[in-house]
Amino acid sequence: MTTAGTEPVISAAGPTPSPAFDIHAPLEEPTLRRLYYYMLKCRTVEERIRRLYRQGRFSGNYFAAVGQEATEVGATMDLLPEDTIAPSHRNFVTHIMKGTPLKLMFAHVFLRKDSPDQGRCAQAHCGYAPLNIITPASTIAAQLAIGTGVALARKMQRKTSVVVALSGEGSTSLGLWHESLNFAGVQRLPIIFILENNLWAESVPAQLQSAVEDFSVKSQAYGIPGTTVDGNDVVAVYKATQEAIHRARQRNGPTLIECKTYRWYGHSEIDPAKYRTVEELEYWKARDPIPAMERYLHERGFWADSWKQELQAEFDKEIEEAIEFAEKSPYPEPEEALDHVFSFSIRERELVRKTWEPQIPRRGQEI
Ligand SMILES: Cc1ncc(C[n+]2csc(CCOP(=O)(O)OP(=O)(O)O)c2C)c(N)n1
Ligand SMILES: [Mg+2]
Repeated sequence: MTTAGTEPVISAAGPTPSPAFDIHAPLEEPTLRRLYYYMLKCRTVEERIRRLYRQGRFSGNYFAAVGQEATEVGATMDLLPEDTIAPSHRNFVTHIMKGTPLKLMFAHVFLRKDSPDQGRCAQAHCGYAPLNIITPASTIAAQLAIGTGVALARKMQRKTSVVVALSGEGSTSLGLWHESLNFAGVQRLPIIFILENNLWAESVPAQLQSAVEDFSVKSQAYGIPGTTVDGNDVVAVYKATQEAIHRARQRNGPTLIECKTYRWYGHSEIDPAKYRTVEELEYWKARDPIPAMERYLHERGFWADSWKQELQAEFDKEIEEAIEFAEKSPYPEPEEALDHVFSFSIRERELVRKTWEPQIPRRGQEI
């Protein structure tokens, strides 16, 4: 793994050719086990966060990606420290993939000062600059525009790092989605657009979002390769992403990867998701990516039930320690909300601001 600061720079002659990622070659056992490890960890963390919410242990909201772990993990595993993730509101667990400690993640859930953004943003909006995780914008698809800007910077700096930008199928109805793909295509930027098609955007079904069956065809309008994969098949997502990352590092431009998947719960914790049928939910739960990967590992002789128990115990312990750390962490002071937002002089003025009394002019009165 390359450490930050020692990132290779592409010579004027172009990138050093390296063998392309062979999408047909079987993955090695350690890679397969890591894919499983991270899916189980993401699931365990998110289910714990949901339980904490229902227990009233933190205020705010949470947008769980439970059910979508194959996409979350397959698309973001094995990124280098200098690579950037541009997440959406639903990709909090990609912090795990980039190496943010669980203690800091839970401090964020509890909105405490020790969180990566010092408790400034709501749960859905957590970036972490030291690990190159962009703060998800509230505006849908805005993270793609920011990620595209980062990719342009990397190209101009002649760096080999890439950006992985994630968004839902609902984001394709936003201008920023199209502007980002168009600009990335024209400039051949090192960015991989992961489109998580989980069939719903709040209560709007995918077929009311677009008349196409596979959203990946939209890439054709921008002259970039597009592909659709089973977003509940972690091996398929990982292979498609690794191939695209390799192309991007070789300066061969962006890729759009649509991952068809499903979110098990409502849009957020306050959404009972009454707009969908029980049958639909059961259909997708039967396609749970985690037991599917257990079967895959079992068929190859890489599985032991005891391993899952060990992992579960390890994750539970780490989570409990993280919660304890987070609950002991102080809240930020109210005036800290102004830090890094306004220039110093404006910040000072805001801190001593007096209540504003509107002056209503009367006829003949000068103000
Ligand atoms: C421009 C804009 N419109 C509406 C919203 C409110 N909103 C937040 S998330 C969301 C649904 C997004 O759906 P999708 O892109 O499919 O992502 P998912 O939530 O399914 O992961 C909506 C409508 C917003 N944040 N920004
Ligand atoms: Mg969606």
